[in-house]
Amino acid sequence: MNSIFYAPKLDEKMFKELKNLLLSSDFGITATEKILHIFKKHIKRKNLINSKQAITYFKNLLLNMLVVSKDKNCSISKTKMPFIILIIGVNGVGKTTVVTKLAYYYKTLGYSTMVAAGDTYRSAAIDQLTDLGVLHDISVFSKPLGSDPASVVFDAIKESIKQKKNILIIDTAGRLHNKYHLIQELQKINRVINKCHPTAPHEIFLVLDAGIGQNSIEQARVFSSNLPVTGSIITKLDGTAKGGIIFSIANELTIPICFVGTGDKITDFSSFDSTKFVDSFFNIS
Ligand SMILES: Nc1nc2c(ncn2[C@@H]2O[C@H](COP(=O)(O)OP(=O)(O)O)[C@@H](O)[C@H]2O)c(=O)[nH]1
Ligand SMILES: [Mg+2]
Repeated sequence: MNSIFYAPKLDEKMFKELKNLLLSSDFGITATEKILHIFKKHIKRKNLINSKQAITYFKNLLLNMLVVSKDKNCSISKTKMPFIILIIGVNGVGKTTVVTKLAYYYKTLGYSTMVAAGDTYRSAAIDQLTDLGVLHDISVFSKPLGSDPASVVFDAIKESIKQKKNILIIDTAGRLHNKYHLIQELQKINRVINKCHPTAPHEIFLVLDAGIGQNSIEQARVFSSNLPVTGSIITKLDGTAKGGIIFSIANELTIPICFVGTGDKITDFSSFDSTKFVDSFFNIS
């Protein structure tokens, strides 16, 4: 993106290039037009003629779009243990992978962690978590394939309390007969958690796949209008040089971005840092 700002003039040609770049980077039409509108207004007001003068403003404009994520505290509250995190999202976005990565992430921070295999529809999801437990010494709570997910969650909470775990991370299924059933089941799980522990779930993280671009926005709308989603985790950012979806999500929804997944390895995961993200965006684009 830097190269655009090397253009000698802030003229229509430069704006057109910028617009194309934002659109091809998955910012989506709404966020792109909003950004260009604010940017042009600023240039006019300040009478800027040199594009280099505008780059700092442009960076801040992008950063301001991520202010909800910047302000969100994604850390664990020590007064709310076991700190219960519910992971939701559609099939294939990377939920089970996120559960393993989050558990490992918190373990390296010194927390005792348990994960619950709430996706009882797919044996692969249960196996994936069981392998994690063996490899990284993390407790995994599971019941046989086909068990009622709400009962898995109920028993997992009891067990995490009994074992005095700091954190319980709950995996869920993403594919049911239809969206209505999926949402209903997640709402039931949410109620069960809340009955067991009045302040929980302490986080409901919605997992979104960066690779599917604007479809993520629609998914986020459906989930967040039916469940009290507290944050999002954007996966597969390694598979796309397009990170603009992050701005699109930030522009359309008030869900903070808490973590990002950047690959298949358990360590390909980090908390979301909006300043670093905007900087990297300027370096790669
Ligand atoms: N490249 C890449 N692949 C990922 C990432 N997160 C998950 N995956 C892959 O996406 C696929 C689906 O992941 P899974 O966790 O099973 O999704 P779920 O159906 O939502 O539980 C698997 O092949 C994962 O290895 C990521 O950050 N980067
Ligand atoms: Mg899964």
